[in-house]
Amino acid sequence: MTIKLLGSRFRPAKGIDQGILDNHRELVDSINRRGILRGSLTLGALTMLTGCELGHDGSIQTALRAVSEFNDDVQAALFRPDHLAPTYSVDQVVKPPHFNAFYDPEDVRPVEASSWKLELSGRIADKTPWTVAKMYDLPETEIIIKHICVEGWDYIGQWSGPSFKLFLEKIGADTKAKYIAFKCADDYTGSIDMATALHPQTILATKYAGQPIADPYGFPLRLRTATKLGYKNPKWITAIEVTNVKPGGYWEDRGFNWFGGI
Ligand SMILES: Nc1nc2c(c(=O)[nH]1)N[C@H]1C(S)=C(S)[C@@H](COP(=O)(O)O)O[C@H]1N2
Ligand SMILES: [Mo]
Repeated sequence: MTIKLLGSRFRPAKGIDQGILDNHRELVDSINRRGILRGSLTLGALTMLTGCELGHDGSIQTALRAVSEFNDDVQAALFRPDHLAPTYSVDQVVKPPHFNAFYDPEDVRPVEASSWKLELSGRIADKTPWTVAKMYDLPETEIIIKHICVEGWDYIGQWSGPSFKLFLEKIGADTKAKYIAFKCADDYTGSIDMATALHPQTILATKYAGQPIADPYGFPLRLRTATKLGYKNPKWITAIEVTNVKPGGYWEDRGFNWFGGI
């Protein structure tokens, strides 16, 4: 069940009839030609990006058209800072979390708590690096949210840790700056816009289902935001920069949409 989009896979999410996509082949092809959708994008992701409930004839067309018109500035302008993404109940939480990275789980290089430091740079008043203990001292916010990866899977996870807004305030970050860039222990990089960083459902997660995040899932610190797709959530974060110069990221540099969210 795949449709070629710019040479990448376009896999319908579970429960979506391939026929619906086939019926809109012309539209999919026209979006393809215009080079707007790069990388693989699922209908689950489209649902998230556009807020349309897909699966009915017609809604797919609306959703694809909406995405085709998107660019980062438009998406940023449409972003509603107080609009909350759906949350779920504790009994829906998947344990352990689903693992994904640009390499296999066997190749994860665990981070040592004792040597880990969070480096801070850019438009930040107090750039003193943070330790794990200091991170765990901050009050926690919990979110039970759906993680959607563009490869075509999703899972509901229960994440807790300091709200990113609280953390940015603590370090004296310039919250009028435009972007936040992340570096990770595995050389993954990522970036988000400031509005997303300040969103109430964006946290620096230290725990999953009430326990410290285990190695394959990003110990000791990962970003979890309810308004972005999986690749916009860096794991094993080691450095945070606040900047007005638009940063890239591992997947963004390979053609994935920079905004990557709702
Ligand atoms: N450091 C790091 N962060 C990363 C990745 C990665 O390869 N390295 N992969 C991203 C992608 S594409 C996804 S879907 C999620 C996977 O998170 P999970 O292991 O909780 O499923 O992590 C994101 N963050
Ligand atoms: Mo992903």
